[in-house]
Amino acid sequence: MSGLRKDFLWGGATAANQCEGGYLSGGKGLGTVDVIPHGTYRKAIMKGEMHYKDLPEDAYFPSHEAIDMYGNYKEDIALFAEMGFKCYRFSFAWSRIFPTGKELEPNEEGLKFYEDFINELLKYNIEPVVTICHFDLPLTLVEEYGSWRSRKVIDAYVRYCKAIFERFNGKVKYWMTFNEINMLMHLPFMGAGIMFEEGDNKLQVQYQAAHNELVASALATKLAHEINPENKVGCMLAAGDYYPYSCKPEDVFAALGKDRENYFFIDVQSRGEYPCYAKKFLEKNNIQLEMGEEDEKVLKENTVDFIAFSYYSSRVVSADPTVGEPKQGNAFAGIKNPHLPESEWGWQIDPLGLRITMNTLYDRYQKPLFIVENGLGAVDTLKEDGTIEDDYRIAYLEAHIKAMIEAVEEDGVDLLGYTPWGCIDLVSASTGEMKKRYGFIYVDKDNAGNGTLKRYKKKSFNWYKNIIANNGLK
Ligand code: BGP
Repeated sequence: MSGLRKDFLWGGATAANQCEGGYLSGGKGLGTVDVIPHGTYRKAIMKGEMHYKDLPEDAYFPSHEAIDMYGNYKEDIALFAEMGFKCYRFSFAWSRIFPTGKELEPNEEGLKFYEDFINELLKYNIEPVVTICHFDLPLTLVEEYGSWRSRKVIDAYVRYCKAIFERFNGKVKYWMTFNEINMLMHLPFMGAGIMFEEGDNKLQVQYQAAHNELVASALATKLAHEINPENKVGCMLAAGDYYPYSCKPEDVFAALGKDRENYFFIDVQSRGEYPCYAKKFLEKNNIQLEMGEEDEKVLKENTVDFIAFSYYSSRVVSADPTVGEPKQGNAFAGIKNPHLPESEWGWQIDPLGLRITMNTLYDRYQKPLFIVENGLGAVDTLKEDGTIEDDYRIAYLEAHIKAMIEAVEEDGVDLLGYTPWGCIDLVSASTGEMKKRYGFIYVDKDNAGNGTLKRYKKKSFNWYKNIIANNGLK
């Protein structure tokens, strides 16, 4: 038995656009992710540097069918229950509930879908943990308002939150306002529906969008608490501390600066105000934020209850741009850490980095943490006999769980739960591929969209089941 809480929330995590499919079913409108293609143009679209209207006609959009959890959720939830999940983190597709985002009343069919979904989880005593917006907003809000550039999207978001908080009152307690809110700075269209126009001062656009999201997040937190004081609302950060490339003070200072680019978001969400370094940064870069009269008060009075984060790897930075080998891989540019191995997609593997990040976050905020994403994207082989031997995934997760438990037992970090990413194989966010798999459950589908969608248990399925049963490593 580990020193984790008795009610520790072991589970798994997914997001609507990466697994649901049914992209126009039940009255759903188009979401931003529905126009992000697989293949050549994906990066440019995700960065907001190319318009999706300029895509070739034969572009393939993986979110349209994904793994059809929309049609298969009962089977999938039964498998999660078989593993012993205590919770399941998933997101609502905003455009399923408000197809254009502009409606004053929600789409009943969309709400009903999630109600049935949540009831199915509750049937197995699985606690639903909901991300309100996971890289996905109604496309109409982009086309008509320029997405989070506009304060009108704050109103649309609050309307959406009111509808879901009221409908799922008493059934859903854990909410996260935005998935990886800092992704806005790296992949602005994927993260927040931001498309750049000619002449845009990019930083100005991004920080205004960030401000609007932060206000929306605080208003949602306020509403959630008013509707039910038992509600717990979290922020969600793509985390992973920056290491200085060397012990040169310049490198250490550069790492501090890079960390602040990310922590800025949750500093505001957790402490309720812009940190001094952010105010100076805005000033220096001549960024003028359009603020509402009440914004500062709203931010101050409505801070989050817990800090959720994803952790895949640490990052490295040097003050000298000519030093080190550039790192391939995820959205967070950086240089290669020569001391770490890496995945097939170039994501470096650093379990101790998880413990370090947990300590940084807990020292900084003293609020409970929730690890809502962690995992290894890898190529799996389905054998003739229907088995998948994913020992590499078990090794990755085991090392990270060990580090996580050490942070709790030896450092005293307060941790609510752990939901490894992509507990069932799904579409990769960065590449749009199916072959980059994270799951305990294999889904028969390939990058081009072919496959039976049949589900198979991997070796890691029973391994994780045991971890949950033991409340940690034996
Ligand atoms: C995070 C996202 C997820 C997820 C994960 C893995 O950034 O919140 O949506 O996809 O990364 O990334 P990828 O799918 O690119 O391997």
